[in-house]
Amino acid sequence: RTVSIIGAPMTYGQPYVGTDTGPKMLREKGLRPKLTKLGWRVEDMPDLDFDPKTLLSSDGKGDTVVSSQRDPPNAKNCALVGRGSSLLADVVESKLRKGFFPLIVGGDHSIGLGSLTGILRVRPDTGIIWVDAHADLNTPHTSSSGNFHGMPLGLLMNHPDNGPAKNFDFSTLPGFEFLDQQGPRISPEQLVYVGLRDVDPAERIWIQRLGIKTFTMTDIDHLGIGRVMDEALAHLKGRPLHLSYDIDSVDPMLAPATGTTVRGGLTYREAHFVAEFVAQSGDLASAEIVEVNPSLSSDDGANETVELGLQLITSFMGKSII
Ligand code: DIR
Ligand code: MN
Ligand code: MN
Ligand code: MN
Repeated sequence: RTVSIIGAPMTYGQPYVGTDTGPKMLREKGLRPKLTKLGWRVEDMPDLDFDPKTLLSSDGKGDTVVSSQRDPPNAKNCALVGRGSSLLADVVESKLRKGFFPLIVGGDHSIGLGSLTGILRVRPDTGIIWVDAHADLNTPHTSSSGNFHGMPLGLLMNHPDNGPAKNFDFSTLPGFEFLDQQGPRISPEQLVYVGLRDVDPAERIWIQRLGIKTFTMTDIDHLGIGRVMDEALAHLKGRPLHLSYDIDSVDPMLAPATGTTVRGGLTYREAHFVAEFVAQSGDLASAEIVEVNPSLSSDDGANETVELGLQLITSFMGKSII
């Protein structure tokens, strides 16, 4: 099979520069040869161009100029995130239609908006494993930070009990025109969280109301990562899987180079077990790794974090111990 490495150097979904260097760092440390060694054919394209000038000047089809001047309330860098997501969605969709395995390398977690949209256009029943310290279930209505990396799932969520009218209205967000009312949405039952430990009040309410299958760090302490992953995959049984791996799910002692560290995260083996177990299911159809920011730590911390990211990728792309 062929894996297509899609570099998505997005930083506008969170406040720090440096997240855009994630794809470059992972490539420099040997992403491509490691995938080849695992038996994959590799297509590696240049990173997506998320330069503000490119993103704001045209929609790639030569029309519509979007202004970045005024962001709506609690929607920082709205047009940049929206336009970048739209580009990414189109690329992911086209790679899937060609039968490739999209490996999306971030970039901050707002890229989930684009990768999930592209994936759901092709396979609307995809099961999503969201490995993260955070729930990323905010919208501009609930976010206290205004950062889109905390919103990809909140914006795409289908709210079945409330009817379609209560789904997020994208006409209020310049740059998000591609996510019109017809656009693909996530149903709560196709999502599983692993590793949560920093959840905002509104997110907690939505997790409960929507009944999202959630394994917090407390659950991992209690059940062990083996049983957690058994139950997580049982919940998504029969679906093609997308793994969205936020490096901040891992304990900050092992992955310090990321924007929003939270103590008490996954251990080295727990982090790898998640990746290995998903790979062994044979159902993994796409994956992304996000929030590696080498500039947010010492050189040693940056190297360790990039190295860990690379090891996790090789694990979910099929490296097994025996
Ligand atoms: C927080 C932090 N819940 C927010 N989210 C982060 O800004 O919405 N997500 N760091 O990765
Ligand atoms: Mn995240
Ligand atoms: Mn996170
Ligand atoms: Mn994040």
